[in-house]
Amino acid sequence: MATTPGTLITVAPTGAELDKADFPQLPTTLEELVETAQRCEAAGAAMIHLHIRDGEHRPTLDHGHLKAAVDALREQTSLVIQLSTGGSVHDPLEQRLTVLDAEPDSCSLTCGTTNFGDDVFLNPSGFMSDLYVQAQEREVVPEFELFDLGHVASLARLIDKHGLPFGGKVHVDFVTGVPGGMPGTPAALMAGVAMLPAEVTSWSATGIGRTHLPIAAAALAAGGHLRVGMEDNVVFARGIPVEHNAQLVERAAHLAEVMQRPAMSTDDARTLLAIKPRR
Ligand code: KMH
Ligand code: ZN
Repeated sequence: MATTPGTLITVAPTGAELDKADFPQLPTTLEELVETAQRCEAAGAAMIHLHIRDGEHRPTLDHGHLKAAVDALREQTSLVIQLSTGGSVHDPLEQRLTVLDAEPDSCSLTCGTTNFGDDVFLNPSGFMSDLYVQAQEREVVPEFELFDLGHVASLARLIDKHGLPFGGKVHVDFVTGVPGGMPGTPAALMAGVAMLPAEVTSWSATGIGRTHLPIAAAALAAGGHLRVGMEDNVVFARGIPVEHNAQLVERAAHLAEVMQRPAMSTDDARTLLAIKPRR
């Protein structure tokens, strides 16, 4: 895997799990998402991982909502736009495939079923293959989400079966610290990195909750990229809630700077991930 001088910072601002009533600062409306994206881009983010909410702030995979968000962010930021195909644990598999209709630059593709707290996040192999092939056909670059070490092996099987994704790059993101998945520890992360298939060209990591910061530091030290955001962590420091996603991006960019791998530009992120020009 080639080493990159800069750090790709992805912001995951919303997710599908948090309730707006409990976290009024969670960006859920289109206006809030655009404002968040702009501030996060200015703070050093180059990609946004998006979950969309409806008028009641509930997670939705409705095409109109997704397309409106993709269009608005494409017009008002230069971020790489990644739509979640994971949705919420309640979304049907068929509907999760329709996310590609909104023509994002990138889509998430989780490499296996995982326990997700008290729920199950379903990703059977037929679904993963369908999504993989449809993303190839639509020229959307997948980001492979790895919640567990078994997901690394499943990724290798997907590549063997279907060839390389659109663009020829393979970018993965370790989502650590989900109750039911791999723990958010540097040791678990390094075990996953050691197992990555040779086709992988870049990797990033995030840690849920209190694992957010140690995983970011471990990823930076090991040559990885970073994902931060309220989808993964709403506590900035002990007793201090995150008030805006940009705080997490600013801290990640500062860490990356100190490690002499400063936040990369959106253009460099497009090159790193081999994103199709759509603007
Ligand atoms: N909301 C989780 C069940 C993804 O975005 O692809 C799944 C998730 C992964 O967040
Ligand atoms: Zn997500």
